[in-house]
Amino acid sequence: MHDESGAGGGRPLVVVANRMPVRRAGEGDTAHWETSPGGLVSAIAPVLRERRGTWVGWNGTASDEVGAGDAAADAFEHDGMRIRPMALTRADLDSFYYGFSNETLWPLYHDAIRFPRFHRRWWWPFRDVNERYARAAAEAAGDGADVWVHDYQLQLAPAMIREQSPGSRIGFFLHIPFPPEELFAKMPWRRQVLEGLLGADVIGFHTKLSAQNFSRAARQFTTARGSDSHLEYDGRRIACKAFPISIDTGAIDSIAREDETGRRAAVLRESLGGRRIILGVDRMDYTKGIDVRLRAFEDMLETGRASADEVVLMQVAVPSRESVGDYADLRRTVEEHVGRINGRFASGGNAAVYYLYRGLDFRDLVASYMAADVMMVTPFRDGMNLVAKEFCAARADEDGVLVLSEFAGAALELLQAMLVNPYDIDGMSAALDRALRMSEDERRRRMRTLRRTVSRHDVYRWADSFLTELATAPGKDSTRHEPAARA
Ligand code: GDG
Repeated sequence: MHDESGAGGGRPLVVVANRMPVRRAGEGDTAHWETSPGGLVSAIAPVLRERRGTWVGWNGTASDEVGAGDAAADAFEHDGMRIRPMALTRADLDSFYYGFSNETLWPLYHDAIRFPRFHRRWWWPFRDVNERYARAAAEAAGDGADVWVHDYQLQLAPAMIREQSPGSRIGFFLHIPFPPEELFAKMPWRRQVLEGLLGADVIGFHTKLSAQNFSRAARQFTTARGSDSHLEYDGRRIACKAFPISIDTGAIDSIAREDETGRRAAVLRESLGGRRIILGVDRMDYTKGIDVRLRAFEDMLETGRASADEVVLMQVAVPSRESVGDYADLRRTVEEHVGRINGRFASGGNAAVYYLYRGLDFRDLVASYMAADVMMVTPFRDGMNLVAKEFCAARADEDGVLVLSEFAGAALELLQAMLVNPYDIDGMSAALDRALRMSEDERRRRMRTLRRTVSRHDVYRWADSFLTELATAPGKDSTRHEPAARA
């Protein structure tokens, strides 16, 4: 578990992320804050408590007041954490969040599988909102703190925080891939984004490839010099490194071992007619490859290698960014496809695809991981993909086959999964076929190793290694005492 002694040496910690780690629950008199679920919050919350830290993040509701962003609500304490809410107006959200973050950066950073839109009218509000987060972070940092900024929405914040709080050490972690230089180069504001990130002392990515992509773009478009893992910029030495994120493996393993979860898994299997279950769980996002997964399954049905009497594909699609056109289009395409498959292949009251367009409660999610024979995780591009890791953590029975896209960051660690190329439908349906036929012996052998991997590298270890790196970052003037670029 987390060792708080090494990372930070007692300096305050400030975490800056798009959202705060709590959400509103209940109504009227019973309204209250509750800690948001998820591994990231579970891993960071204990460190924040220990280090008198503050978490700066959006409060989750669109405020209609123009300019409300700065008159942010007061900071408050929740569950031992200090929270500094950021208020964003509807206009801020439309341009900063839906626009620049999710219609420019998200597609560009995911192989441009949808056309990234470059609009000046989104860029300026993006800058402005980053500036407001940075101001709030600098205030929270006081004379100097370790400040940890998260994700693509806040890439300009590190340099802005450095300017306002020069005594702070600044870390940045990108949760999505950093694209190759030839894609990144298309962005009109490429230099500004790189200079924003270069405000950090430690820049973390899921993979070495992303770190290398970033470092090369920085050397190409800014005055930074150095190697794939270290840069010199503005008299500072900056580390660019892979810190592959993980999950709260122990917590998921415990939930999986509880009777209630086992009972729900049995009920699910029963309600799907005792058929073999292929499972997909994703945000409804065009990067996740839900459409190609349906095609691979359809191919198996068409060629008679599977029948709806014996196999069902259960697809959980969690609603996401519904106001963005590409997401609404994807939902329509997926739902039409599910309809076509069920129209053609349903048999004796059994639908071939059991489709849910909603999130499940976490215990039900773990129960569905446990009920599945095969888990299909087939993104075209994914920073890491936690679903693949959670599936392994939930399989205390050491059974179940993971079919995993080679383009998910997780594929670099989950080597005993069946790796597939999501652009190759034949290859995917062949892998699915093989997964359904795999012997119990082979399934167990693979799953045991997968489980070892996710229990050794959990999210606590991830947070600890990032914060330890940040705590030992050389910072300002470090390049004067070092030989120039080290390869
Ligand atoms: C981004 C990057 C990177 C899913 N369905 C339900 C549910 N979930 C939870 C899972 C998991 C999380 O959502 C999804 O995480 P992923 O990693 O799979 O994907 P993104 O949302 O795209 O995350 C990704 C990640 O950041 C972390 O750095 O791995 O590459 O794109 O934790 O449990 N939770 C509940 N019900 C559901 O139906 N309760």
